[in-house]
Amino acid sequence: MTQQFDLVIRGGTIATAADIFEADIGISDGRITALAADLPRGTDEIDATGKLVLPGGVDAHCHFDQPTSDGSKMADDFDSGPRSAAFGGTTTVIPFACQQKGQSLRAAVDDYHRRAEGKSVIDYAFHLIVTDPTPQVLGQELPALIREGYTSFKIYTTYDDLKLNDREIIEVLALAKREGALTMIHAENSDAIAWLTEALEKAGQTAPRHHADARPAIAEREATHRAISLAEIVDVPMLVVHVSGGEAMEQIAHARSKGLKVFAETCPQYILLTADDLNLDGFEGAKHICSPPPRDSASQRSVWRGLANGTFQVFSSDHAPFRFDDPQGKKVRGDGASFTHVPNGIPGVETRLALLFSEGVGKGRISLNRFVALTATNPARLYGLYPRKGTIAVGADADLAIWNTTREVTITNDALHHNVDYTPYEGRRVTGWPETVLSRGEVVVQGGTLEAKPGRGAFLECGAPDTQL
Ligand code: DUC
Ligand code: ZN
Ligand code: ZN
Repeated sequence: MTQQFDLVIRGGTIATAADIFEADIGISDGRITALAADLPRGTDEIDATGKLVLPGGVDAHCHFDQPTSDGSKMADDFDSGPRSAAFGGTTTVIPFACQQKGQSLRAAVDDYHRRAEGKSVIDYAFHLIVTDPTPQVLGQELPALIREGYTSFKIYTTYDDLKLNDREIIEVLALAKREGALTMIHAENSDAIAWLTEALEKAGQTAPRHHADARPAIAEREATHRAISLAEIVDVPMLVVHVSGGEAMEQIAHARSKGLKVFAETCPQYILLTADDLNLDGFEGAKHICSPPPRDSASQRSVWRGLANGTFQVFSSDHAPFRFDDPQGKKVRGDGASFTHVPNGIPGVETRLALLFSEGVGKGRISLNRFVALTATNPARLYGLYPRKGTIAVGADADLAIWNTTREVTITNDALHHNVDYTPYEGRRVTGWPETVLSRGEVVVQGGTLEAKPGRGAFLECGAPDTQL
């Protein structure tokens, strides 16, 4: 009997984290059901001759509609954020349900579901952010949530309203070990940052560029070292998020060389921006205030080495969207406010893939297979979504991005689909763009047009993290 497909993607070159091969892709009921040459005609057909077909991206670190505590408001919600992601070739996003101190974690998750309900055009899962590890949270709420499919959570070593002390970090890591969850850690030394910040403020050095002085690489290195040590004591895997350069990377590489299951993520801002980007005229530098801050060109080179040699397993956007010229955005405390009052974060969910493809694969710094691993397969594995997401294989969801690898694009904010009023990458030229994007076999984006309805995206329960990378 001939198999009937809903859709056949014909004639493309397919790349996964392991292979590059030519095949047609047969899709039925939203899943890939065949990979072979010369498949019979499907009900629908897409001609991918001369194109590259990649797994849709998995952006495992982005922030949408996350409540803030300083009067600011994130510019992207579950409508605009995932839509922007889809236009950039990403088909799964994992933002954060953040517990406020004093709040039940369950209430934070319920609230985040309400925010997401009926809006996302692509599939999404949640990480948790644990800020208040009370006996109730550690004893009941978190174990129950992990079993329900929230198998990863972030903790902080900095920010007064988010940070945990070392004892709390140990307790949380021990719980992750007992329950089989993956802990993500934001590693910067809070007291060192507070002391440096106070000195800068006393000296009147409050312009955006001093954000980078207040959060030096040493503060990141120290907290990375400490976090790794605590994970080693507990004997549990851990992932260090948004690593900015060589100082922290050395700690991670050393741990990995000893066989510790320490994983690491980096982001576009650490290969493409430097602290000089915080030193623009007037308040413009505030556009690039994020934490950890971008460093220098030597750090960029280190990060590229880490992307190529496996120190990093994950490349995420850390899309944290605040409008620049907006009293709910970067100017929440006014134009020219001290860097201490500028919301931290930069946008990048739509540009993540094209930037790494162009600068990395296009310029020979990383292989195409590693690109797929960093941007789709590894995050899907680490966060328990593989093999449903993150690869092209029979049985996987047909989440695909069809790339025109020779198309030249000049990035401009006008052409992006987020709700932020700037991009840090304005005017940057890239070669290669994902032109057709499918989620579970449905065309979501084609030729610059949204073809699917917001709200079609499904919430994904995550399985056990796969830490055998
Ligand atoms: N940490 C993040 O993960 N995102 C934005 C800012 C921050 O400090
Ligand atoms: Zn962080
Ligand atoms: Zn973040």
